[in-house]
Amino acid sequence: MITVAAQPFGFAFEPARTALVIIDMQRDFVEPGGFGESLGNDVSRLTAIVPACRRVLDAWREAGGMVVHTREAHRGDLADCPPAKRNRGAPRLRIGDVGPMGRILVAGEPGNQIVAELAPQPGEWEIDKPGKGAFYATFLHDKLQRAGVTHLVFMGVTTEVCVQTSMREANDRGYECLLLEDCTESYFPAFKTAAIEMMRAQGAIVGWTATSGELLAAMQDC
Ligand code: C5J
Repeated sequence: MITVAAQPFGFAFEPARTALVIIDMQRDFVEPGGFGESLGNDVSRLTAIVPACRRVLDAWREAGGMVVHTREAHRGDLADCPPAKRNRGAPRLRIGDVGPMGRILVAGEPGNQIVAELAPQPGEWEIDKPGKGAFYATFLHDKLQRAGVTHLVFMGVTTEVCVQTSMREANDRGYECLLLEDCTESYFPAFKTAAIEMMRAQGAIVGWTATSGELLAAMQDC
């Protein structure tokens, strides 16, 4: 058992029953020259977390832990993209349109790939999810149940959208969840702060938070 000095109190997990879940670290959201930047977002905020995510991923792999990568991705025919999602707001580019790195949020396109530093390795799970949450319209819950997973450690982007939604979905399904504060980011700093505070409020109502350093220290000590 490993116990992390987390907030609001220690997060204890059994490594064999815990998966590292990396949410949507895809080029279009994270890299300069992608879809996120074309919408006027400062993607350097997101790019900056890649080294910390890599340190955790390396340590997790070294320890033989289970790794899950998600991508926000739709089918080429957009049959899994409800009009409400595609038409919301007035973006210059919509899901399925051709953006700077291929079709926006379409599986297989260059911008839909995980950034090279965090690229999935053989044996790691890759989940294409049509929603914000990693459990909506995917087999993730079934796969985790079959693998006996009870605890999840989250990293990825964006904190208040796909990370928070996935963590809330996981919490409702009975998983104990830890979010790594310096391994998640938002285009909007205030949203990141608020999301972290609301998740760990009221005695970890959605889950725990800790820094990557706190997780890595706990893993070294065990
Ligand atoms: C994610 C989004 N991954 N913000 N998507 O957070 O639309």
